[in-house]
Amino acid sequence: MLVLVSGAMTSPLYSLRLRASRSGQHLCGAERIVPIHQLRQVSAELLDRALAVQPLPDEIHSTTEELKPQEIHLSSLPHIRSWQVCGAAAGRQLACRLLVAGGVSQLAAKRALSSLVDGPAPGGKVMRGAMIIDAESGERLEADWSRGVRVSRMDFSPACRDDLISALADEGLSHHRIAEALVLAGKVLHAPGIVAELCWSDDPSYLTGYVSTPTAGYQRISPLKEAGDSLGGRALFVDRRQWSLAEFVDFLERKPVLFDSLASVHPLQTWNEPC
Ligand code: PML
Repeated sequence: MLVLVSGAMTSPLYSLRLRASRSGQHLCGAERIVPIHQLRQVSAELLDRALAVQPLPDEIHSTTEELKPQEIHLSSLPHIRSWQVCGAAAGRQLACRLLVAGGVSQLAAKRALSSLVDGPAPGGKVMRGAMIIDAESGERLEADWSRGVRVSRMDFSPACRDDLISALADEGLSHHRIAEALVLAGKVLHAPGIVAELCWSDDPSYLTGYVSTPTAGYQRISPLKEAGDSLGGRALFVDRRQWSLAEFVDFLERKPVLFDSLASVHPLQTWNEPC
């Protein structure tokens, strides 16, 4: 459930977003929502991250924007489960089952999986944002198949971030990608008309992906792709009867959401279907 921040919030909050690229190719992006007294330190942390990528960026764009307190929504994070499977094919089979259990048609799930496997942008490339997919027909709905929808303006409250890091560490999970993917998936689950999300990274060495749905939460699956594969991305499945595309995109790109409490983090489970 989303709750609006009360007027009692003491310090103004800012959305801080940074994107780095080289020769027009996106290299890295990061963002936070922070009070004014943390702006300098967090800007420096994001800049350090952009300067640590290879090749070095030739353009770095940073945006800092005050958020109106009455527009910030508070919410709690989804439940987190982790599944170990015997290989990428089994991972994709499990992803398909979880999507169907969440209300996506088999046709739409399979179409989305194929698009992510083949590269969802024109020319078999990676997109800058996410695909939007009709959960029934599997039709792609985003206006621009290279850009897609860019989910933005979400973060944890400081206490929630600390609680999450410690709860993940208790389950042996420490990679920074988990918290970053979780906060994004958490926001997606509140979008009007959302049915499910499917994601895996385009980092050739990061093989875990996830399926998330409003009822089952964030379900990590490892592996969802083969080592060395540099394709990946996100598919957002929607029920078109409940929303307008403009509302859906506006919520994901512009409405600030701050996660202030944690749900459960379950121990690793093994999925035993034969490969
Ligand atoms: C996780 O391990 O829970 C994160 C999976 C998705 C990572 C997506 C990305 O970093 O691009």
